[in-house]
Amino acid sequence: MDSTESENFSIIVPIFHEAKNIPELIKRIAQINFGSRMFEVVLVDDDSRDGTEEIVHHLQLQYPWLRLLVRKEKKGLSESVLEGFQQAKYPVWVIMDADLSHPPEKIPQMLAALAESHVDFVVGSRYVPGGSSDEMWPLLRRASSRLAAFIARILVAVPVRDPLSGFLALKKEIVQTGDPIEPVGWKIGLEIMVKCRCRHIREVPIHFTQRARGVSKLNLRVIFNYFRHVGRLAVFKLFSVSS
Ligand SMILES: Nc1nc2c(ncn2[C@@H]2O[C@H](COP(=O)(O)OP(=O)(O)O)[C@@H](O)[C@H]2O)c(=O)[nH]1
Ligand SMILES: [Mg+2]
Repeated sequence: MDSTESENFSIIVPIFHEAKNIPELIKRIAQINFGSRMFEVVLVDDDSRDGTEEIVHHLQLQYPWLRLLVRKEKKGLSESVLEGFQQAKYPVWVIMDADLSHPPEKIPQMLAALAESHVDFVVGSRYVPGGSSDEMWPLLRRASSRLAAFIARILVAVPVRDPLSGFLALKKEIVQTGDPIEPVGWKIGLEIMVKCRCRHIREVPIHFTQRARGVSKLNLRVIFNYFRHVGRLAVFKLFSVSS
């Protein structure tokens, strides 16, 4: 692989009932200048049946780099990202949500950070200087997000301010050389940082926008699984310190 091929990237977007957000997301991505890098967008849908397929087929006439994977048996957000990993055709992966909470215009900066020597993982971060969240985000959600991030930093000891971000950039090789990825919840980024023993993690400030259309799929089960996940990762870390 030559140096330009190694910079090509796949943007993996897990989606569930996001038909209303997809056109704007894709149009915003299409307007970004990625230089000579080739890219694709891989939408991984858990069979939403909300018109997503028709909308994507229409957009594909204009954007040949847009792909849609529809999984007939819904298995969840992280599993959809793992499916995206399997199907991605480029060696650099960006993961982001579809609801426009994550600004795609930050992708070039995230890729530039990932290209710096030694950097093995990049997080689009709300909690570093320059980062922010919409004021509209309900206070309770903001406070619980901060608390969940704090718990992860203490228990799992990942050296990042926003360990729960779902806006990520990484190289395929880091996943291939790490321990198996087996997230029990939504936090695939946390799982990768721990299991792949990422040491040089960079955070790029982002403004996190409250979703304008559709509804969040966060529920009590997701929160419960989050605590199970953090517990498992804390145990993994404990036993892998000496390895
Ligand atoms: N494929 C798939 N995507 C999901 C699932 N649950 C959530 N998503 C997507 O994951 C992203 C984050 O979910 P969201 O509901 O916005 O969660 P929040 O940002 O924590 O409120 C969005 O792009 C969702 O469409 C799921 O079960 N399967
Ligand atoms: Mg969201």
